[in-house]
Amino acid sequence: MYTWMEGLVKRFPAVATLVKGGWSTEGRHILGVRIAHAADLPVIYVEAGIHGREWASSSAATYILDQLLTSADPAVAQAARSFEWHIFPSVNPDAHEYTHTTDRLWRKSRKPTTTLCTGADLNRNFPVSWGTVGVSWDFCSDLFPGTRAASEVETRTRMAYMEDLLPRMKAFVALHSFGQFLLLPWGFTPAEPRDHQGLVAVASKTAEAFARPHGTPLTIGSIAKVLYPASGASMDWAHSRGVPFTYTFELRDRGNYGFLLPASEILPASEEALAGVVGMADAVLQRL
Ligand code: 0X9
Ligand code: ZN
Repeated sequence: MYTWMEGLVKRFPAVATLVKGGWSTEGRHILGVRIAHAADLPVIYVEAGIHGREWASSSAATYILDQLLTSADPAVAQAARSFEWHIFPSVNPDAHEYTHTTDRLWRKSRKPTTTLCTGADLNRNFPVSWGTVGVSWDFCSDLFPGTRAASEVETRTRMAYMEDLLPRMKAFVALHSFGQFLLLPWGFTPAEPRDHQGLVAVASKTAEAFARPHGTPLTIGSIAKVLYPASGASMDWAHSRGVPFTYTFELRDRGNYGFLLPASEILPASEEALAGVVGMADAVLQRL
């Protein structure tokens, strides 16, 4: 994936740059591509693969990257030109590797703990109501949030990267699988954020666009309400730091194949993810 990204930026040197959005416990870069057609554009940050086993999210992120640089579709080209994109297909690269070599269903980071169990759930590790709900203090649980807020180097280095972009960051997108949800803040409380109406309005446009290529429906709602309470998520952190439009996509499917999405569904799942993100970007643009 990283080799492909290196090739991609070489093909589009005027607008695409390889960026280092952080690093991992095992010393891998969290590599991304920045797309900028002009200076000082509003920023959209896209992350995928925070949970190692959610391969469909990483595929979708690479597809989005590719299409933002190559598509002749005017809606895609317009989205590409209107924002500065920072796209990270694998924000938990140690787990990405581990799911390819050792355990296909690994979710957490790969940092050793004081027990025999490894890793923390990076989507429970951000300093936003950290450790309050939807976590487990069992080191072996998939929902172990780490020993403290931002205990994982992936979290700390990504926060530092995002910090500089926050003043210009208008949207934050977390790609996950699976379930076909479009989740809004918050995860740690059922209370609605201040701009709930605006978030829902953009979410409706996003879901509408997402359904256009293949008719795949998304259920819209706050994580706490439609899924389950969850604290310390990256999206909630971004929203708590003032990013107005923050969304978590749970891509295909609804549980038939789950994380083990068949290869034949990679492209359609990516096409609808692109359509959704482009629809979201357009709706955000109209509200800036
Ligand atoms: O539990 C999660 O982290 C996400 N679901 S998943 O099945 N992909 O693990 C839900 C995202 C929760 N997001 C927020 N709490 N903001
Ligand atoms: Zn996930």
